[in-house]
Amino acid sequence: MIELSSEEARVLGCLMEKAVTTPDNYPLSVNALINACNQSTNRDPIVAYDEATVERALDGLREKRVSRRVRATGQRVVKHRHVVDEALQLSVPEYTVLGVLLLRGAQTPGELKQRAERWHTFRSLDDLEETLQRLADKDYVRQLERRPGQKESRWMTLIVTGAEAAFAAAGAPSVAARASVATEVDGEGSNRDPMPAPAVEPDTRVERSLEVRNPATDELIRSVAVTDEREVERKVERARRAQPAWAARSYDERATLLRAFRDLLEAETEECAQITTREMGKPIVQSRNEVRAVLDRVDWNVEHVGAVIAPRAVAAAAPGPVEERVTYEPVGLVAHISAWNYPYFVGLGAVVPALLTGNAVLYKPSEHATLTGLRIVDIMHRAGIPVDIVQTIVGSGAAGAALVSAEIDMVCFTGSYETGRRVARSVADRLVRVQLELGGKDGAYVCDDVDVDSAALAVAEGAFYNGGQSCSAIERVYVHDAIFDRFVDAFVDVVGAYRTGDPDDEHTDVGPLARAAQLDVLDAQVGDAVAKGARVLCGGKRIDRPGAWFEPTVLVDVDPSMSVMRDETFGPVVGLQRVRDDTEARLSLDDTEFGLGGSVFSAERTRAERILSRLEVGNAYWNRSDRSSVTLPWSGRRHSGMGVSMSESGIRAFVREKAWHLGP
Ligand code: TXE
Repeated sequence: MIELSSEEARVLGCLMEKAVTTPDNYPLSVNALINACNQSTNRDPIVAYDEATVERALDGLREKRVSRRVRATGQRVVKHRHVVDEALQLSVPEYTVLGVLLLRGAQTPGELKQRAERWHTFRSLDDLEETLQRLADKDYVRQLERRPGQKESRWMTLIVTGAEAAFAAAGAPSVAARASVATEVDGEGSNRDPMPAPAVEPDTRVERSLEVRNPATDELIRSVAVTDEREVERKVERARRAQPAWAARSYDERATLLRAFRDLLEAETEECAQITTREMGKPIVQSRNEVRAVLDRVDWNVEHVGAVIAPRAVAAAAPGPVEERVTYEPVGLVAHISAWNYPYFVGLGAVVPALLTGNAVLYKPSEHATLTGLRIVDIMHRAGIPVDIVQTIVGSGAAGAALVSAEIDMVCFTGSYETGRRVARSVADRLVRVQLELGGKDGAYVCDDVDVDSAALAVAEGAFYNGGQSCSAIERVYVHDAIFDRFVDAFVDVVGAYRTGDPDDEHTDVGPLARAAQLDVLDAQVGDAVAKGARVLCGGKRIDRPGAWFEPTVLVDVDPSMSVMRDETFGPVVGLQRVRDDTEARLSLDDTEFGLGGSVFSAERTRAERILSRLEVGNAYWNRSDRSSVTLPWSGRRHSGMGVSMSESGIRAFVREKAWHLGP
């Protein structure tokens, strides 16, 4: 049970605030805490604590297991961090409301929403009031009687001793100021105390905060505190404790919560699309399309996972006394390291089936889609999925590396070939299950029997949708000699008409690149191609404006020696190569280290199937490209990865079979 003195409340509130608003200067020394406590802004009441008061409060917070001491290697100064989100199992919105209440006393929802801005963006007053209600259900806050002449009634926290007196003074029945420290594991009822913390923990923070910038303008949207190695370990411990109870729930219970998540996501489609467009530059219409399409994928999972993992009897090969059965058990803790280009498809493509099959998930969104990932998990918590069952790990490579080296049972990675190999190597010794969805260099062959204009439109769509930032984008185009010139003219007309610009504009076709570093890759690929004899028919260079912009670019006279025809481009640049016949086309399509997808555009299905059936790819496309479907297995070969996601095969990736041999 936590009951804090007013000094402990102030110190804890400061630790919670600084962890979120100034992560670069966190954890805090005693001196920094004294200044934070005595601030004249964002504090009510204003106090003048001395060192002894703050030290005494810190002792109390440690006894109550809501703060810890840390020391960076080689440093003398001991600093202080809180662990209140773990101790009270708080979601981000709950953490925010409690922190602001600790710092400024009783407030109305309107005041809380405005003052919480730097901590967390509440979608609406209703959203904030739902959070208050969840906190009230846990006895962490209480609503006060409305004061005469006041429109809104105020809320106050109950984890501060003396709250009753203040509460009674406000004319409401007194209540026990109680807040249960969550040593109760969700649903299990066991009261195992977490391991006692060492007196002073190592402070392993490498990257302290992540700057989220808008790639269209390079403006800072906000900085987010990074999850450091110690926090990763603690989140993994929390997940480990909570996962058995989650797996023990019936499938219907888990499915009901995921359905609730899906309905909330649908209700918040526009806000979610806006978040993604702002932080990774996807044109707003494409962001909306992705959110809407992912709802169907969640529905399909909710409807099908139960049947796929239901226990089943097996007809023995030979008649005999032994009854044979198969059951399916979750792997346990799934670490999902995600990519940014389709944050809902990629993120939910792993997290949803992992949760439905009874796993706990530690989800690290890409550093280029952090706010999207945080919103997804926030919605999951608001839908009732326990906070310890799906947790976000914020950060880039270091956070990802900390996660894969933690005690997890499976890594579900989506990203580049290089990083995927590193991840696989880092877990290989522990035989941790790995699923890798890696890069691509998909080729398309345009046969001489197509309608040139519609083929040009379809191929351009496959190459430039999402700015070409798709693992299964068309990145190499082979065109039959007989129509090459006509196709090139039609293709350049389509690409030349693309509107490149503000991703918030509904007429924009091509937005900025999500990663500024990719500009160097595109410059190098175009430069290398031109140096080797390629011609630029349109685009070919950066656009001089704030943010990360590159002109939609079409190259001809390309050949396999050029980087643009071999290495992943992942941007709005594509080369068109002339081929004599289907055989040369097929050999060219297969002349790659990748193996994600391949397209053939032809009026004749059998002609396309003949070529596609001989390609080393996981996805075969006739007259289309760059498409995934939740009912079809998504897989890559060679440098495009290993393992399968989506379809029933993808569901089974998250469970382990148990064979039953039941003899009389
Ligand atoms: O990849 P990165 P990006 C591929 C796409 C392209 C890449 C683009 O083809 O190659 O993804 O995404 C984390 N240990 N796909 O640039 O840099 C990092 O923080 C652990 C294929 O983001 O490899 C991020 O979260 N993690 C896919 C993630 O790895 C580490 C669909 C990927 O980062 C780490 C979409 C480390 N050492 C994109 N270093 C498909 N095939 O479906 C970084 N990370």
